[in-house]
Amino acid sequence: MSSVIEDVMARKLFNSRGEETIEVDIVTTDGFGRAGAPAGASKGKAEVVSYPEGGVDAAITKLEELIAPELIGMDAEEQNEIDALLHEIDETENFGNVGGNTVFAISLATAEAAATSYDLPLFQYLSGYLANELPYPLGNVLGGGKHALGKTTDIQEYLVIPFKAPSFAEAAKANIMVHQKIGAFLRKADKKFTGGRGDEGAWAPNIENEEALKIVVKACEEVSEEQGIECRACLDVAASSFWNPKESVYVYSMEGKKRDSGEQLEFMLQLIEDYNLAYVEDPFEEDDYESFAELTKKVKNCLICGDDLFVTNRERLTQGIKMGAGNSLIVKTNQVGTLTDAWETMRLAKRAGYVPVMSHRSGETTDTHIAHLAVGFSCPVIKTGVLHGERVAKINELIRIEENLGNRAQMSIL
Ligand code: 2PG
Ligand code: MG
Repeated sequence: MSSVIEDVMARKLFNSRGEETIEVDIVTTDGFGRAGAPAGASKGKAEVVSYPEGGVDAAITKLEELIAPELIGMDAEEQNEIDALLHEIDETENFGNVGGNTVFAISLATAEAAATSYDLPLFQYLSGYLANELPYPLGNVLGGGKHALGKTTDIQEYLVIPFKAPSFAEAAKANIMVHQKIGAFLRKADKKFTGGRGDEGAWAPNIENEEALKIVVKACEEVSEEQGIECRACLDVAASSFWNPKESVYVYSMEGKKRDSGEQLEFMLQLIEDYNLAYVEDPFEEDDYESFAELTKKVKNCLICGDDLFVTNRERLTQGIKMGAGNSLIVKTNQVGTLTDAWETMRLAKRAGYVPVMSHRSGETTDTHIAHLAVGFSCPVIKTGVLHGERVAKINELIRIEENLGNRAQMSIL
């Protein structure tokens, strides 16, 4: 069996929002890997650049002219060397030359090509035979912000996590039940509700922020009761997207209210306590490490997660660890470019006791790699939406992985 790279190809496709994206194929002597890149709408400032000037077409030309000739003849197993070479060819700090999504697709397709060269599923290639833990699915059930059109919640995502679910399949089912109940509650609460949904399949109602949370919590309680598990509500505030830096306030347009940093801290604490939240992502704007640290100190039994804050970046996470900002981080490989970069950030997070959450993006393809990365890298949580084909693709792949593991499969410990 040989994992020597014989061919590298790229094409332009579309993501779930209809935006152009890049997909890469890597052919080895005995294997094949394919990966398409996702895209963010509420991106962090410190993320790598997605595409060079000229977009996906320019990225494909760069791949064909600069990258493919160097990769052909290398061994796909040499993930470190290949990812280091991508940095070398690009020559910038933020992949501004060849594009972060270009290197993302190459890096993931390389890992998959190496795995299939040895007839292994990707998660097993990454982790060896001992990996057996399934992540809890953190599912987006209601929201707005930059993921929906028109007047909807300022808070980007209201999510559910089904603790104590006996299996991944049961956990996925519980999240779907919560989503369905919320739909029914919304129809009752607003006769004009059209059933509109945002980019990730979450309901996008015209409703105030705390009102929405009450509905989500009610649905969680009912499903917990019916299923004998513990569904808890969670938030991705994505606070940078409604932070006004000139006035130094968070602008809650649904309530016509502004909150300064101190008031935002109080508001977050109140929501966590009143609604027993299990997880809050990006409660403050992306450079406010101090408020993250304050909130983390004050809460018990709640994950405070950095997404735009850390952007899967080692230096930003190091700063956060020093200050005690957060106790969890979102892992989105295309925020940082290569698989090796994402892996190193995750390793640093784990050493510092931060919980890594493997995550999709709001613009997705039907790729299932993040399902494998979550199991292969032992992430206790995966954030990947509840409905819509491109979200369910990841959920279904985890159900297959659970089946593949047989009696060895168990839910992660969190
Ligand atoms: C987020 C993500 C995914 P985006 O903010 O966590 O839900 O959104 O991909 O738009 O950055
Ligand atoms: Mg986020």
